[in-house]
Amino acid sequence: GQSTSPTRRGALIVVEGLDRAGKSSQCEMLRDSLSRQGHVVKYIRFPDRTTPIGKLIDSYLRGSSHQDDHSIHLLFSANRWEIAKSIEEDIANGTTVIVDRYSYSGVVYSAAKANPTLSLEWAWRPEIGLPRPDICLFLSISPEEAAKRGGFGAERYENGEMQTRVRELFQTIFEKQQDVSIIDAGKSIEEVSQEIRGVVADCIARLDVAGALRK
Ligand code: T5A
Ligand code: NA
Repeated sequence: GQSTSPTRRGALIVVEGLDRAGKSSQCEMLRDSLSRQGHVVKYIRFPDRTTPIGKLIDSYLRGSSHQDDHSIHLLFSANRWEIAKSIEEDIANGTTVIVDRYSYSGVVYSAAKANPTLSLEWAWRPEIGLPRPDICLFLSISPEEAAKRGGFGAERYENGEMQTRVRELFQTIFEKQQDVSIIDAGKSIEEVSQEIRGVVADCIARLDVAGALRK
């Protein structure tokens, strides 16, 4: 279709949300749906645990290593920067990139630690200049609905206290942020997927109207 014409750039679609909101499930369904429509699509997720920086993050999340709050924050950010250029190239070449967690998770989880020298403002700084999403889908789920999807795992941050602060901070930043669609992720997988497909179709249509050309 028209959207895959080489003169059109791809869209950068970010999916954010609380733990067990269904981000990865929805990203996969969106990728398949866009592919069926003829788009060239890539699905990536952060943290990317496969790179050397990603391995440090993985070990930290599993509790196998300790990191200063600021250090791990900068590693999460560096993990995005090391892939930033390839995201930009993909988009410029007409590939639509779906990203599972991005800068928003980055700032929210770090700021939720309530470290006095790690404010939201501090946390945003290293994110400035990363490829800017065309749309962010925030999958919102109540603690009650999330609890129905099984207990917390063993990873760092998977505890009630941290999750409560994360939920509050996501709310705080998304109230002020434009280009964010808040999706009720407590519905069935198919209902959520349908809503996401609609929002993404609108976003891609807007890009086409704007004549978003290859950079
Ligand atoms: N982090 C991350 C930072 O601190 N800084 C950063 O910069 C970044 C990028 C790892 C941790 O790192 C932190 C945040 C995290 O604490 P992760 O690897 O993305 O991040 O976390 P995951 O554990 O993979 O992801 P989640 O637990 O948040 O799960 P998802 O992807 O939201 O949910 P999903 O799709 O895996 O589904 C969970 C379960 O629910 C079911 C699924 O089948 C599955 O069993 N489900 C539904 N059930 C009913 N109705 C629906 N609508 C459902 N949708 C899914
Ligand atoms: Na996930």
